Amino acid sequence: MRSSNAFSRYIAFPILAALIIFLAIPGSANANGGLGITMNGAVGASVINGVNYQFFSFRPDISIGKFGIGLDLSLYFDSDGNIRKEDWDQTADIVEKIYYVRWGLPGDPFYIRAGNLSPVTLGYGLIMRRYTNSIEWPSVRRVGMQMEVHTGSVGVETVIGNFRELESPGLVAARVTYDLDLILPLRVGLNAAHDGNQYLGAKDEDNDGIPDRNDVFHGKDDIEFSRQIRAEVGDAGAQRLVDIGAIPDIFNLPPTIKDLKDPVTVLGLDVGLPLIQAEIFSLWTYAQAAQIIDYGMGIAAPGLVFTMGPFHAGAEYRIFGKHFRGDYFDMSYETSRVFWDEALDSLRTKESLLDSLPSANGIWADMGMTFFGLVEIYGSYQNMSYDGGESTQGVYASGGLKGGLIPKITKAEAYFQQPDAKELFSTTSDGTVIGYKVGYEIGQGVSIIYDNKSIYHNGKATKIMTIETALTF
Ligand SMILES: [Ca+2]
Ligand SMILES: [Ca+2]
Ligand SMILES: [Ca+2]
Repeated sequence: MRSSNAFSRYIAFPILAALIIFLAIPGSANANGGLGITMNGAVGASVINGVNYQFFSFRPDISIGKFGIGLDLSLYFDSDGNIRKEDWDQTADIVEKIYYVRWGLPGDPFYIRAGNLSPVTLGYGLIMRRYTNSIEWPSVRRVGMQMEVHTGSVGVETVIGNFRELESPGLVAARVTYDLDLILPLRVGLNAAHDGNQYLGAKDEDNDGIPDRNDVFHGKDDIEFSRQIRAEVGDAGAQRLVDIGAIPDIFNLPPTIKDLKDPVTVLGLDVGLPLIQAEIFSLWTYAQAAQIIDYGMGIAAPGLVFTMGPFHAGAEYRIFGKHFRGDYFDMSYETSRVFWDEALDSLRTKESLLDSLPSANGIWADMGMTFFGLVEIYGSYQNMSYDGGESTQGVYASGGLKGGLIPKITKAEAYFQQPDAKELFSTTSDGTVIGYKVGYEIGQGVSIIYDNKSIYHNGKATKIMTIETALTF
């Protein structure tokens, strides 16, 4: 850790500074044609779970033809003026300054995006729906990847949640489609999503591998520090200190995130059939099924998707066996894959909640629309009745407005997710996410942006609030 510390302090920052200047110079010299450059800077304050930070950030965004890159170089300071060092203390932190890098656009023969992922849905969504790796941004930054390749009758999509977790791996997913021309023109899809270790979602502020809630020496490397104590006072001496309660039991340290390793895998299959494929609209019917390994199976059939220009709508009937959850990898997945269970007084995985899920059936429907790239709205609704009579509803809604439509409003976005609630909107059930962002122009190239989000778990909210003055130059 020491060496990477020095690396970031003495080497990485100058490299980044040089990179920005290098990227900025050709832009200012030749800012037309296929080249688009925006330079944004911001100063502001962020409240991340009750802790105040001041920040300065510099956010260049460059696009050249199909290529685009955006960086976010922020310095966060706490109220004592200390830099938030977890942003800069590891070599991997450098990579996290990349907001995104992309080539092409979704639906192109080749599309790739790394960095912050905008909501990703795999196929018809029974396994992964509107997953994002940036739900806690900017307090937690993850650099992931989404890729699409379409060639002839074959299509491939892959998703990586976080490159930092690639070793285990963390969340990875893939979809392969094949267009068959039998009696009917079918599109068959195979889907797989795998989280190699759900415990990677546990917070570990001091990076010693032991989750915060179990950590015995906060801010220190538990394993290294225990070794030091034993070297200093000897094993017998250390044992005496443990016995009298002067130090925690350093001979039986809590398990690390690696020790706790617990994967979850969901596999799926779908078949789609175009009923109408006209110039201005299309109607597809589909059926999809998924199996959570070691748990239950779910089917959605029949399903219908209608698209007409920028409008689309869909609906499906869902039949879930027991121990199955649809849209398992959803918007709040990164915060729900592992959580602290107060009653059990231990960390628990999202997977373990499947144990108590009865079978269920019901409907799911969605609708979305964009107007000239300026307004975007999307909503989905689910109503399931469980074996035993209980019924729950789920909703996802989002809306966005780009600048230029309403005077002075440079942007407006809002989203709401409540995956599974007995009563919609009234309670803040697990996985509920509420967020909004509004930008107001106060002068030429200067706007105030207010960004607020709450992510609910165990009835408690993780709140991330940012207010900034953003400059475009
Ligand atoms: Ca720790
Ligand atoms: Ca520790
Ligand atoms: Ca498992």
